[in-house]
Amino acid sequence: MSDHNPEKPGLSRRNFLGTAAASGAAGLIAGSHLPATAKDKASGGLKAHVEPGELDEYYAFNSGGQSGEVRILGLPSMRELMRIPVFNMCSATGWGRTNESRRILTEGLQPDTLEYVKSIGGVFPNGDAHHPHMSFTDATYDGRYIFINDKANNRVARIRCDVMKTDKITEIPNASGIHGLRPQRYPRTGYVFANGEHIVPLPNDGTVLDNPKDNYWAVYTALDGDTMKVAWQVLVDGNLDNGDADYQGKYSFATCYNSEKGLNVTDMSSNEQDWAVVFDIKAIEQAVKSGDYKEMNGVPVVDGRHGSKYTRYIPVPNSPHGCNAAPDGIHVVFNGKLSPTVTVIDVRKLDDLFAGKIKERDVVVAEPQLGLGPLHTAFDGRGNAYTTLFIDSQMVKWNIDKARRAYAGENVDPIVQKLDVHYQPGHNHSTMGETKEADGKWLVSLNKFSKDRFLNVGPLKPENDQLIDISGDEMKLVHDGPSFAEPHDMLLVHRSKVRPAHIWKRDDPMWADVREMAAKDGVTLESAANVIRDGNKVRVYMVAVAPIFSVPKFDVNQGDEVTVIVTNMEVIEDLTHGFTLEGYGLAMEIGPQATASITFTASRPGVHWYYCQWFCHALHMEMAGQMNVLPKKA
Ligand code: K7E
Ligand code: CUA
Repeated sequence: MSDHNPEKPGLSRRNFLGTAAASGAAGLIAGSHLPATAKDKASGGLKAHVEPGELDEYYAFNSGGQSGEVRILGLPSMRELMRIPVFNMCSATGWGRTNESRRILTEGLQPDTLEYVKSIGGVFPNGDAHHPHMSFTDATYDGRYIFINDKANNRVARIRCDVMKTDKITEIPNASGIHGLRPQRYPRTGYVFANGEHIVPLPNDGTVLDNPKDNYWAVYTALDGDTMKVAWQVLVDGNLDNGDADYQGKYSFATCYNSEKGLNVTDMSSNEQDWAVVFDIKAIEQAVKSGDYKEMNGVPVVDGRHGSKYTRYIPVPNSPHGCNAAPDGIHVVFNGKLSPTVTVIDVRKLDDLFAGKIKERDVVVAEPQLGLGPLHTAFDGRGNAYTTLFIDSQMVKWNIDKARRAYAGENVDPIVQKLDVHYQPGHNHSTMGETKEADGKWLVSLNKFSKDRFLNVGPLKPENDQLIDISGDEMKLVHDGPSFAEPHDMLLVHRSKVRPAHIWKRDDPMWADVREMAAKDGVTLESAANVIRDGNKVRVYMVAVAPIFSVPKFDVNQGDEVTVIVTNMEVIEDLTHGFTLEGYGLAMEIGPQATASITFTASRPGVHWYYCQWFCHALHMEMAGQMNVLPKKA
């Protein structure tokens, strides 16, 4: 890949003219009369290196795939800044173990699922997070929330961007394998659209296990992003893979690769053509209002199968995957996967399609052949699209207008450039590229394989997220970024859109339950040093201020149910404390001005030290205390 090494022009210049003449002679060698800055601009040449102490221009929010979390990176440095536990359990922060996180992980579950998770420790320990997307206002990011799907356990989570913590998780009923996820762009989010990928019997209670064609269904979900409650669902033919929404707030889209309703790979990929479903949002809302639905598990389910007035099925070759609306507000791209093509529709034709004035394929305005395995497409806001080619291991840059003209019969080649990536890219994402403020500066190729690109770390290899400068006429590969399983997708948000808090606010709803409990116990969280006994329940309230816990020691009886509530009263940024209870498998993070709590049974007698596991002070090691568990009398 030396062709795309940003160092190479400089090196060859030196080889040619010697080091001394290098910078002054650059214009001569290129045969260019443009001033150096303009030339740099025309050929790309953004600076990817971020000096120590400098801040990145963009936040990147990466999905964590089967690790179940979300990661925050800085771009262009590609430095990992933080991890946000979502569907996973986290040793450092206690996510999945604290009372606050367990409330969030369970309160949105369906009753039968809640019953099930009780048998496996109270929460799902895993998730498969693919598609992080930020809430929109007026078709651009508004910095409120990030939403992400869990394909493994059919959930959608919401992350608060003020504190960068998950605050709501909703299990989607009547659906299996929540995969494609997109928030409504306009006028605001609004809805979060979520696709059920796998077809399942409806109802999926064991009563109809045979005949998938008649009994198995996929369901499309609109979640209310403000309440995180399901607003409505639509029953569709085939299945649902990826999705997107338009820029007008009228239509949303989903690709289907299993129009066959097959249950195995041969059957699922047998049709030459599958389709993309278009949903008429206003018509569906009207159907819900007027009662044209069936209620299933407490949710209105509208019938959107073939012949329905709420949907249209646009034939697309062959097992399409990604679904991407362009920042021009006009074009939506369905990526062919098994077909070397992408199918482009013009959303301005959809009113006529729904009115019956034109046919499904009449909304298709381009179908360029790009290469093998097109999976996802990103945009630069200058009329170009960038599609990942999984099988060819390439990024292809193509021009939407030229693709339209070629489709109309003109003899033009829409392909601008193909760039090798390493290797087998899935998603890609460009800076602000799914908003009306797409700025066409950076593109990241999220490659599924790294093979030989990094030091060998054994049979399990990292993925490779490659940074590409797209600011000029040519794509330039500038950085290889190894990543652990498995960022499917990332969001690239300009830093001006996100304004996280530096410390928590004391009235945060995260610990509202604890505040209520403390009030009943007559305890003030902010100055607490209390051990409250209530039958065999013990509540230990303490404050953490470096290097001291306000309760240095407490006694309980073996078998007591103990709740430890810690409030961090630091007012200084970055002064996080922790509470780790030795020998009990318990740890939690308490950020500055936060309260966190954890409940357990004191089943092991003896002295058990608790200590702060977040380095906070020169006497951090001494920030500790003892829980004495008095043994049961025989
Ligand atoms: Cu292509 Cu789940 Cu977005 Cu992965 S999906 S790549
Ligand atoms: Cu508090 Cu370390």
